[in-house]
Amino acid sequence: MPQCSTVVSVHSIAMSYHSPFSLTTEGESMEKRSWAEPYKIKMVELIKMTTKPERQAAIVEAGYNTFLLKSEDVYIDLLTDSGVGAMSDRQWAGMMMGDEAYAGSRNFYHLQQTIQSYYSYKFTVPTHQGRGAENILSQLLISEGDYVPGNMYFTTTRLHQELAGGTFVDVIIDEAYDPSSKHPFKGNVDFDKLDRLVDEVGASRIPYICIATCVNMAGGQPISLSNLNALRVWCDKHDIVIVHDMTRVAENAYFIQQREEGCDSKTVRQIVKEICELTDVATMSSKKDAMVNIGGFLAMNDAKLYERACELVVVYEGLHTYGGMAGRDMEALAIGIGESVQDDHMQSRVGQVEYLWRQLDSAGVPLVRPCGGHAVFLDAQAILPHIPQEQFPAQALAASLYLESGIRAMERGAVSAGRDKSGANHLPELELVRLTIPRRVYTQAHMDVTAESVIRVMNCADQVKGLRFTYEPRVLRFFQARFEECT
Ligand code: PM9
Repeated sequence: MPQCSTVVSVHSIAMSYHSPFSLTTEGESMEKRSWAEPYKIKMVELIKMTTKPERQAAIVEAGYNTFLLKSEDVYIDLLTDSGVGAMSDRQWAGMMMGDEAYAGSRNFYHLQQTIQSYYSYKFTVPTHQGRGAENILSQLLISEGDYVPGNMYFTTTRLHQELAGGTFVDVIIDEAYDPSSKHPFKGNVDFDKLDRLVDEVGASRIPYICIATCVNMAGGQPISLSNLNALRVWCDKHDIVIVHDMTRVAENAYFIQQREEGCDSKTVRQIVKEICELTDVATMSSKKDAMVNIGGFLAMNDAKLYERACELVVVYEGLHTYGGMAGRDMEALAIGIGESVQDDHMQSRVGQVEYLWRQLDSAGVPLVRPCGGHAVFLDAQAILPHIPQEQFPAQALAASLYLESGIRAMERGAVSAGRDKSGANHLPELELVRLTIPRRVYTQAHMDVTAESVIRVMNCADQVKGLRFTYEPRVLRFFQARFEECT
């Protein structure tokens, strides 16, 4: 029987907002959900449940890789929060206002002015998505032999740095590698690691440091404002640029509001701007925070860098006033940016993730803690201790969850980490499965079903088998790799 998922068109409900609970790092204060989503549903998309034999056939055909499943074979899709959010009625109305002129679209100027106003960056170069911005930036700033520190790697970001001749160096605090650590800001930078890097290679070999807000691979964990302020001072001292991967900046700002001393009276919008003002350049995948199906941008304050970015964007994306985007998509993005920094939106967004996290935590499922902003991360190594990391426990767990329930999740462990320059497998300390929550799409009932399904899989974890490659792509292998079960 078909079931409904809320791929919603929303009316924002105007209300004076007072948070009914305070989100702690463990969420203990949220005894029940005493809040409701700040929108109502105007349109739905039907989804269907499959049988277990159908799912068995589908996952084998997909080579045990959830990226290779057909979407119509998926019941609840928690693969990613990228490009899968529900746009509002205002965003859809904006789509009708697309100015599809080749050059100088009015939607570009609206977008640029919105980015200046909400994020503070003076110049905007639209790109088709985040990696388009990473490509241009890496080519502009990195030379062969450079080192690029960052608060944990991200797959596409690191690849572009390496393709440009750089070497990524992880400078995140050690707590980020410990799923059980309750540190409220696991995205923070460790200054001892940065100092050591400067001692070893010299500041002149470090063109920039790349700082992600709400660090994806660490479990959606935020960086604090005080850490970022200290980083600004450190970078000024060494004359090093700060590049901000601002893909999930609003979620990070919400955590700062909830967790950082002295920040509870600031709005998410104010904190977002404060974060951006501490940085020099930004790459953005707008498909996350800003709730559009496609789009991204590179933004900066330096007029010279902007000029050079404009020269490159025409090679890889399109003219500098549309990059890789249609006019209508730039309009929906400009509107989405405004919606993404509303306090009531962020409380409902992170509150839904936390609702799922709490259900799993109280059932004893090993999770990354504290709860992250965009997803709940299962500790696959702890759930499947009988599978060595070389047999990809997180990949196997994601495949089993699909088989059991039709729920699609994403591996974030050794498969995603890929190989180093010598060809050896990276074996990351975090071997995780990500249950990623799309924005404004699913209901509380979908979260309940998800929790029940994960608990069922955990209860028969000893039956899950490890996997080995039958096909391994050379780069970003997690997208298209194929596997079979180890016997
Ligand atoms: N993130 C995600 O599902 C989509 C592709 S990778 C599986 O988490 C950060 C922090 C991201 C990100 C994409 C990109 C690239 C850059 N930085 O996918 O190219 O989370 O728009 O952005 C994905 P694009």
